[in-house]
Formats: sequence, C-alpha cells, structure tokens
Amino acid sequence: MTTFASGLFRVSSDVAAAVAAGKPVVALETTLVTHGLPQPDGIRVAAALEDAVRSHGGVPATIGILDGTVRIGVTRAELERLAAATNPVKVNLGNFAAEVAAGGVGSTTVAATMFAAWKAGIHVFATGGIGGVHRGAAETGDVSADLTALARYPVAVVCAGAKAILDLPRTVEMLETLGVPILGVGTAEFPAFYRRESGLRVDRRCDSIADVARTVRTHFDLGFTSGLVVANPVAEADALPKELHDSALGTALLEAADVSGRGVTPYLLDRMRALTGGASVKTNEALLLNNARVAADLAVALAATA
Ligand code: PSU
Ligand code: MN
Repeated sequence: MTTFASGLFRVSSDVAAAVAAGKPVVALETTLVTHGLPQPDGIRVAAALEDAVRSHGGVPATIGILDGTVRIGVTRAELERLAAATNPVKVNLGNFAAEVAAGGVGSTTVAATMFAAWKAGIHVFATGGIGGVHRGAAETGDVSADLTALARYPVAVVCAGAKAILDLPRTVEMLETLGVPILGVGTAEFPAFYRRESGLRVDRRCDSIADVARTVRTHFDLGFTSGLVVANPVAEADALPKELHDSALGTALLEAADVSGRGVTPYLLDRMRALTGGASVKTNEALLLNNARVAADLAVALAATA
C-alpha cells in the first residue's frame, strides 16, 4: 500500500508497483457497481471486469472512496463494502472533497475516477458509457461532470460512447467544444451505448489497437492535458434490438420527467432494465467487458511504446 503524502490517497501495492514499473494499468469505476447495475450483478460484474483486464495483460485498479480516503485498487472485501452500503454517495468532482471529508462510502463516477486515476499516474480507464448533456438540458442545465473531467484530466476513457438516454448530438458537440478527441474503435460512428449507431461522427476511426495507442500517445506527446474518448461499440450480437431499445427508451424518458440531479442516470438505467425485461443489463455487462478488454490491450500497447 502506497499512501500519498497527504494520506488522502491509498494505492494498493500491486497497482503502485505496476505504475512505478511502467506496466499496463487500467482504472475501473465503482458507480456502475453501486448505481448502474442491480445487486448482485454490480459486484459480480466488477470482479469480472478486473478478470478481463488481467486476462489481457493489464493490472486493474478499481477506484472508490472509503473511510475518508481515495482507494486506488480496492480489494474484493472493500468492493463488497461499497456494494453493500445502504446509501453510497455517487461522487463526481463537485462533491468529491465533501465525501472524503465526511469519511463515508462513495462510489466514483467517470469524472471522479478520471481524477483519481490521473493523480495515481494511470492513463487508461474502462467504463460502460460516459455521462454527457442530458435531454432537456436547455431547461435543467444537467450536463455530466464527466465532460468537465474529460476536458481536464489526461486519461483515455474506453467506453461504448455515451448513454442513449442523453442528448447525443449535444454531447458530441460539447466534447468538440471542450477539445476532447473522440476515437472510434473500428467505427466512424459515435456509438450509442446499448446500440452501435447514432448517426454522429467521430474525430478519427482507428482500425487497430495499435492505431488507437498511436493516437492517444500523440495527444499526450503534443502536451494536451485533456482526456480522450475511445469509443468502442457494443458487439452487434449483444446490442439491444432497435424496436425494444427505442420503445423502452421512449417510455423511460417520459417516466423520468420528474427526476432530477444525480438521480437521473441511475433512474433511467433502472427503468431500461425493467422495460427490457433485464436485456439492457445483459447488454450493459457485455459492453463493459468488451471495454475492459480493449482498455487492457490499449494499456499494453501504450506501455510497449513508452
Ligand atoms: N456506465 C455504465 N453504467 C453507469 C455509468 C456508466 O455502464 O452507471 C455511470 C458512470 O459512473 C457515469 C455516470 O459517470 O453513470 C454518469 O452520471 P451523471 O449522468 O449523473 O453524470
Ligand atoms: Mn447530472
């Protein structure tokens, strides 16, 4: 266990050793465990993501907040504490310090995980789908802090695009405004989480992991301090069928009219689960595993060229 001077960050010994040796490390978030998936799926998937990273030659660093410290590389027991916590706080950037100071149990979103990964010297991160500009944001102002973090922290985020529950055209516009490159893994189209297509473009289509790694390395070598979106579409066989997807999403969005703030994304994901008879959870799990494998391959490729 490595403890930063401040004592606020605790890095597990295997992650600290891997980072120090320049080995491939992949950060993983915990909000999908506590808020994105029902239990016991959340805890099971979290362990499966770590295994997927390992089987592709990477060292997983699952991140969360426990007992007033930021944990980088949580143990299985700590993961279970997170999953079992009654009301774990969903931590982004704005409530990060408050949650650490309060000493409670917090799960880290894409935004918070990017921040912690960067502090620990980790530059590759796998998640399901990033947050973005919500539908109706013109009235509510609800834009995910994930976009803020992408603009700020030099971490490549492997994801299946942004969640379809969002306003995807505005999310892509905002990424452009913030100067965050979007790389498509084997696709020229920005993926829409449960489905492969959105009709929106990416900045660069990469047809191999070596190509992704070269572009990510170039971004960092140029001196950019922002992150990148590595958009890896769900496999066709795992995608939600279009009709089921569109009808469930339409209903979920109508039902979510009265939900606001940090509850919106978990609410919509849970309604998608119920309205698709559990199929959305299977799709979510499949795309997460796919992203963990690609992130490990990317970390391996980056480590080889360091
Ligand atoms: N990807 C998933 N499931 C999730 C999330 C991502 O497959 O639950 C989480 C991430 O932690 C992301 C968060 O940061 O949803 C976005 O929440 P919000 O829209 O409130 O920023
Ligand atoms: Mn929000």
